[in-house]
Amino acid sequence: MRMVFRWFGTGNDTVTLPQIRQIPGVEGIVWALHHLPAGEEWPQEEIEKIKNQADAFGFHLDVVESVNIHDDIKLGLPSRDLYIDRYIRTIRKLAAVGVKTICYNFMPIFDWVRTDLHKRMEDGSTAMFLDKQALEGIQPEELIRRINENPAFSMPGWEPERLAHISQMFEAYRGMTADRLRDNLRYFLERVIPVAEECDIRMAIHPDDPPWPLFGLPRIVNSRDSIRRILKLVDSPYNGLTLCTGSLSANRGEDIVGMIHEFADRIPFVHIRNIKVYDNGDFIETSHRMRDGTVDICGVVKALHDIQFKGYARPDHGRQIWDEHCRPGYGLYDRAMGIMYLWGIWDSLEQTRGSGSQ
Ligand code: DNO
Ligand code: MN
Repeated sequence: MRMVFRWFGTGNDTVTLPQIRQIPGVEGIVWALHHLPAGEEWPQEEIEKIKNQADAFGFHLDVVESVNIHDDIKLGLPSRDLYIDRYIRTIRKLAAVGVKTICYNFMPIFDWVRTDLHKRMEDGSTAMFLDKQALEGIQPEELIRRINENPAFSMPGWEPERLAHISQMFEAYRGMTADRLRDNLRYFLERVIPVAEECDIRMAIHPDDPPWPLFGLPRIVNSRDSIRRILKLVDSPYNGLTLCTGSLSANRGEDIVGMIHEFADRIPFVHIRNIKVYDNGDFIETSHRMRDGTVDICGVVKALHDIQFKGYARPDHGRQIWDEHCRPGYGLYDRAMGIMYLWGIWDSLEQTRGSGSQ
C-alpha cells in the first residue's frame, strides 16, 4: 500500500507540502490543475510547475485526481470527440511526467453532494453531512450556493462558472437514462483505454457520491453489480476503479471487503474514509477509526493486505478539528490521524504475517 495525500496546490490549500512531508509514510501528492475547467487540455508548463514543487519535497506525482470529464462526453454529443481528443493529449502529457493513475468520475452535472459542510458533532468538531430527506427538497441552485458558501475555497465539481447555466444543463440531460449514460462511458473508454495502455496509466473511476441518482439524473457507479458492468465495458486492467469506501458505504449493506477481493486486480487507487450512516439514510463523515462510524475500516485494510495491495491509498475526507481553518473535508489534522490509524492496522497485519501466524 503506497500512501498518498491530496493537495490542492499553492494558494488553493491551507495545507502545505512541508507539513505533508511530516506525516509518516506519505510518498506522493494527489493533485490536479484545479483552476482549469473540464474539457480543457492541460498545459505542459503547468504540469511541470507542480512537478518541480513536488520534487523539492521528494514527493511523486503518480496520482492525479481528477482529470474531469466534460458534460458533452457524458451526454454523448457530437462535440464529445473534440473533448476526448483533448483528454487523450492530456493523458500523454501526464505520462511524460510519470503519472501512473488518473482518478475521474462520470456523474452528470454534480460531483459529490452534501447538504451541510460544517455539521457540528458532539465533540465540537465539524464534518460534512448529508441529510437524505432534505436533499429531496433542495433546489440545485440552493445546493450550489451552500457548497460555495466560502469563496476562499473553490470546490472541485462545484465550479460556479460551469454551473452558471444550470437549467440549460438539466435541459440537456432531459431523458438521459442509465443505459445511455453507460454507453457514453463505453464510448469514452473505448477511445481512451488504448492510449492509457500505451502510456501505462491506469484510469480509475470514482464511485458516485452519494451512490444513488440525484435530481432525476442517472448515476451508474454505485454498487458492486454496477461496478462489475463498468469494468467489463472495456476489459483491461487499465480500466480500473477508485475504491472509495465512504462513497460506497452510504448504501447500507454494500460489501466493500467483497469488492476488494472481487476487483483486486482492477483497483489502482483506494480512498479510505469512515462515515456513520443513520437509520433514516443520513450520513456524516467521522474519524477514520472503525468504531466511530459504520464502515468496516479494519476489514477494508485487512482485505487490501490479503490481496497484497500495491496500489495507492489516501485518507479521504476528515473532520475539521482543533479549530483548523481549511477546506471542508481536507484539513491536515484529521487526515493525518487517519493515516496513522491505517498504518497501525497495516503494520500489525504485516507483523502477524512476518511471525508466520496468519
Ligand atoms: C469523495 C471525493 C470526491 C472525488 C471526485 C473524483 O469521496 O473523493 O470528491 O475526489 O469525485 O472525481
Ligand atoms: Mn472518495
